[in-house]
Amino acid sequence: MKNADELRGYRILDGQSVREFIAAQGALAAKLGGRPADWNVREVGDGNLNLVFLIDGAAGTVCVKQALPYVRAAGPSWPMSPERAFFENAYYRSVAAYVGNCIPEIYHYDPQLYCIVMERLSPHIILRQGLIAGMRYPRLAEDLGEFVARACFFTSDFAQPCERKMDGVALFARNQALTRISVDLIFCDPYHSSERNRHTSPYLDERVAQLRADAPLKLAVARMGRKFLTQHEALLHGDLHSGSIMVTPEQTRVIDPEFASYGPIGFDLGAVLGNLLLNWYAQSGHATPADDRVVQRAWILAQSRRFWETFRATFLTLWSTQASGDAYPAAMFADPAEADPLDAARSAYLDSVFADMLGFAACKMIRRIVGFAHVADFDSIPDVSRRAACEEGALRLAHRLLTQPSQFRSLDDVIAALT
Ligand code: SR1
Ligand code: MG
Repeated sequence: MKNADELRGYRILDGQSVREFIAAQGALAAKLGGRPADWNVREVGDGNLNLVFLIDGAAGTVCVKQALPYVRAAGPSWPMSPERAFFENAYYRSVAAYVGNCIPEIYHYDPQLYCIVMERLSPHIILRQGLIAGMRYPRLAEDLGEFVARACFFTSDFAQPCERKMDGVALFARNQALTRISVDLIFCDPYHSSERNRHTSPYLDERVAQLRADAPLKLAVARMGRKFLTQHEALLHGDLHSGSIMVTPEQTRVIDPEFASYGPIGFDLGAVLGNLLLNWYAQSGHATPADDRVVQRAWILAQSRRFWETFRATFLTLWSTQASGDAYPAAMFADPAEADPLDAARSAYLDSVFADMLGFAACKMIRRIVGFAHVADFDSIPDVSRRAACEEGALRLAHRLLTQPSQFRSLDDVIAALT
């Protein structure tokens, strides 16, 4: 946590002070147009951590995101360094050159207020809300597969000289407050009785007790946790669930990279896949006589497959055309006779990333059902016993993915295991 000196100049913004802050930035005030007093300001943050203001002027609109010095969902009793805004801004800057318009445009970063002023995404909505409502997005899987492939490849040792990669690792290694959240909330708390946990009680009481006494499961989770801590393959978004993605039918935008750190590529992939699978399990809880959600469920599975296939194909293409880093250095493999063994090595590497993706997806599914932060996919199912049945199915799959990993070599294997 930052001490008082380091927080000098910081204050929590409100509707009036955010207006004054923007009014004092000439270029931003000009972007909004008109008189500051006439701007429409709304605080719309609904996440676990931050304030988010939307400000509309006569000529334009911006989004202002400020990190609070505590966890918003818990209040000041859970202090949290606002420095996360620095890492969010640093992530956007680090990947901007590689991911095109898959991220919002950043207009300004204020290091004292720990706030970012960025493009307001409109008419985009949060993907999770769209999926719950039964919406389909034709570009989603390919956009996300390409996004993860490009952001991870270009920040990895496949593309970067080791000095630059190490500079990146050193910079993001300071994002300790948020890494601590992931370490605790994903890989530890769900597996012992912590007062931060909750689950759909009493329906899942027995299941949760079993899970906390399941040594093979806990060892598998601990193995994934160690991988997360030690395998600094690429710069990760770090929290790429469906609440960190905004969509229209034509566009996909990734937001909220405040958990950014270097880690295993399968971690970001697993966040996307795990949250698609959670949504698949929640669909039956949202079914009505008029809409059984069968087509929606099939669509989600098709997206899961396409997401992985796009990631794999994009990553392999980048590796064979743009490998300028110190991992598998191009100079070592100039002989055309080595093309086949090199391809086989690339394929084996992607298989290991696939296995990581499934392991992390499973960890993320479990933590959203028995841990601190749950997902609206399940929470918005009003009938509690129905909600518990959906959650139970997701826990069963996650358990299998973690304890029987050798049974899952492809997305088809995963899909065949859905019950
Ligand atoms: C205390 S923050 C809880 C969760 O919200 C974020 O979206 C992350 O997933 C984090 O684990
Ligand atoms: Mg977030």
